[in-house]
Amino acid sequence: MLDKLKESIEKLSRLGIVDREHVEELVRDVQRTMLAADVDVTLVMRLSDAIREKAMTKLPDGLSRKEHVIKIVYDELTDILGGDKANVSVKPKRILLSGLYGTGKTTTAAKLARFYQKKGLKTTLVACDTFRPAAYEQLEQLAQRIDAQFYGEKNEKNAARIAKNALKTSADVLIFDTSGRNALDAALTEEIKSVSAAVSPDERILVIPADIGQAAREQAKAFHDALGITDVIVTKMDSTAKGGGALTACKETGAKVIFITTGENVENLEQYDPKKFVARIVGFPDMETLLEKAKESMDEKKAEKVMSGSFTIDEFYSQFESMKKMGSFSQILDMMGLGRFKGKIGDMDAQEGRIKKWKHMIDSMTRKEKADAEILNPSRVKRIALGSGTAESEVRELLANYTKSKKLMKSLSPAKLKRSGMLRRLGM
Ligand SMILES: Nc1nc2c(ncn2[C@@H]2O[C@H](COP(=O)(O)OP(=O)(O)OP(=O)(O)O)[C@@H](O)[C@H]2O)c(=O)[nH]1
Ligand SMILES: [Mg+2]
Repeated sequence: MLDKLKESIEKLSRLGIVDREHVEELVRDVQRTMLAADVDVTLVMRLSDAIREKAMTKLPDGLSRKEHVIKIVYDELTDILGGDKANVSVKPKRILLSGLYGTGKTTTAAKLARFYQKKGLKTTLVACDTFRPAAYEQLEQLAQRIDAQFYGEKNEKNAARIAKNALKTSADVLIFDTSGRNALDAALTEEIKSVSAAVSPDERILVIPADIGQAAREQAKAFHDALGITDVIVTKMDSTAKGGGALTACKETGAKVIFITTGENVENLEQYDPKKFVARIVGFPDMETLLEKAKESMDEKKAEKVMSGSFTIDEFYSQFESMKKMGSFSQILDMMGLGRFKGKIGDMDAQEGRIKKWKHMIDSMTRKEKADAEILNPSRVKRIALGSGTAESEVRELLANYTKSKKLMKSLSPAKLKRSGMLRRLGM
């Protein structure tokens, strides 16, 4: 979806200088791609005007016209696709799922349960769909598959009663699956309202399939007016080209998309972050931008040191600091065409939270230890853990990452980089 945009941006990145005509061509590409993704035409026009208007304005310090234009496209797209990432609170709560027939409520319930389970919360799936045959069994099976608790009453027809009884089960997160209908009619509205009144959910989530494109606007609005929706989950992003239409339409109604689903498997749930989403489709920042920014953030000597793999643990950390400004670590590797090395350094994105703790650990090291991490024996590790309020295992993890990164950098010798064409692309 929207991957044509990446080609257009790449085309622009290859140009020496960028003039008004190039911008016009890019705008046409953007328009074509967005319309194909079923984005509303007035929105597409607004987007193109914004790009045109801003592209030729005075350049911000340190950016080339090309980077400036790419950044504008990136910012404008991020804005229409939702702006800031929605907050997902990881704490005990009640979640009510609603939506029309077959939108993906039941499977999404299981995916959400999996999400909160992985965060260490005990989760119960509650079968409040008393309408569709075998809805009970479907949810029960999903619960078994992920080893979550399940609550249902096979012969009870009153969804609100089941929901209320489920409150007696002990769980941190309760997820209520409800029945769908062909349209948001009086029966469905009344049923969901009654379930909602019975359990006072913290989140009333609307489940919308991406394949309805911009029709998501009407659906989101109708559900919001009738039920007071707090968040939206857009499902089936993997199986349609219309996801862009669905996401922009949600944003237009003010509905916040918190998750998207990208497949039938229980693991196929992603927190929705418009910035990351756009970075992926636009492929921004491109490698040159990255290296320019990298140059800004470290002097050449330091860069040389990093590239040769001989850096201290302090320098290792400051790399993360400056990289954070450019995007996530895996994005950076992707940009450098080194995505295949991701496995070697572990799941860096997932570790971003942990990286914050690294600073405390490094602050607890002596100057000697920082200069030569090899001397960090178990008793020193213990002292650092105590001093930084972290676990010894976390200190060891930092050291392991440091060592792995050094090895990785060493394995990327200039000769290898040359062969991979990277240096050539940088004009070296
Ligand atoms: N490809 C793909 N299929 C999905 C996704 N999410 C759900 N599905 C499929 O969509 C179909 C409907 O999903 P359900 O979870 O049963 O939908 P529902 O909203 O509970 O449906 P009703 O209970 O009948 O209203 C199933 O075949 C799912 O496997 C997704 O992200 N990608
Ligand atoms: Mg269902």
